[in-house]
Amino acid sequence: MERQQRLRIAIQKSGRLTDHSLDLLARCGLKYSRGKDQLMCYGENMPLDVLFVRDDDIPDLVQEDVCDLGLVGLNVIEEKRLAMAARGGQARFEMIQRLDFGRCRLSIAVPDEFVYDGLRSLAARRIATTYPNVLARFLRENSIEAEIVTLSGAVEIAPRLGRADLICDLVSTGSTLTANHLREVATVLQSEAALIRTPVALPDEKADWVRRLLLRIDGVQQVRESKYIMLHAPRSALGRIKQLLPGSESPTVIPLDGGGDKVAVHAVCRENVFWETLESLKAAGASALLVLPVEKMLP
Ligand code: PRT
Ligand code: ZN
Repeated sequence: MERQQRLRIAIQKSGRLTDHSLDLLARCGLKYSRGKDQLMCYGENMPLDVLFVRDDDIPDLVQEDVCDLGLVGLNVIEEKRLAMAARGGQARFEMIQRLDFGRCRLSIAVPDEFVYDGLRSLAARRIATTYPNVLARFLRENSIEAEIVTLSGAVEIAPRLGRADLICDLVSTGSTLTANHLREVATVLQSEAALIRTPVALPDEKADWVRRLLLRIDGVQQVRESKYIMLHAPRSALGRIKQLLPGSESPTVIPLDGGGDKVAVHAVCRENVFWETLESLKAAGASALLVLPVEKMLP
């Protein structure tokens, strides 16, 4: 099939999003072969090819219609969108689905000795960041006048080098901040990975694959947290047991062969099932408890 008929998705070549992105595509059923340092790999069982690039290039590849889809952090998407708007343009990509990985936040952090007394303490300070447009919007919305120092990396050492008074950078565990004697004082943006698409209308067959992919992604995200739970219980305990099953819709209740008053209860729980829940279920009269992972789900 020529390129026109095959979908092309851009993902990060090597970084924090790479493994999760490949895992998501594999769980959506994509089989592919990837050679070492290969820029592109071809789907063997779906008309979907994967292009490996730097994450910062993904929005452009999608808006230039080189790729139909892209998988990238909301932080990159927002920065790109605002940068285009600042130049009087408009981003030509659409965010179509948030994904459940790559979670982090863009935060303001100050040196340990900095006396922070709310956002007004940022006034007239120099703030180092690789996200000047997202930061500028935050400062504007909070009516703060400060100087933005745009860096391309190593933001966390800018205060020590005297290049800035404080920083605005991505944080996940916070250990990088601690190691650099910085503390987080305000969140500018909550981020996670997301799927973007070209605004260009796709031919029917491609559009159909995008729809199928979205449904599968939805299914993958739902099963990640879901568990299938099976247990035995006396009918009289059913009310209490249904209340205890975390995030489940109406469970299936099956009479047990020769079990008298006892029934088997099967339910899909859309949350993780913890030991505490099992213990409560047991205390409510349940026995023979079994919790299984869910492999696939299609609502
Ligand atoms: O080479 P390329 O340009 O593709 O990669 P990159 O270096 O720009 O990106 P990469 O791989 O570091 O991150 C890719 C995406 O992962 C980001 O755009 C975010 O959407 C997401 N993400 C999630 C993170 C983090 N968590 C994260 N913690 N990106 C970066 N960090 C960095 C942060 O900048 C800081 O240096 O990790 C450090 C802080 O981590 P903690 O755990 O110490 O708080
Ligand atoms: Zn990058």
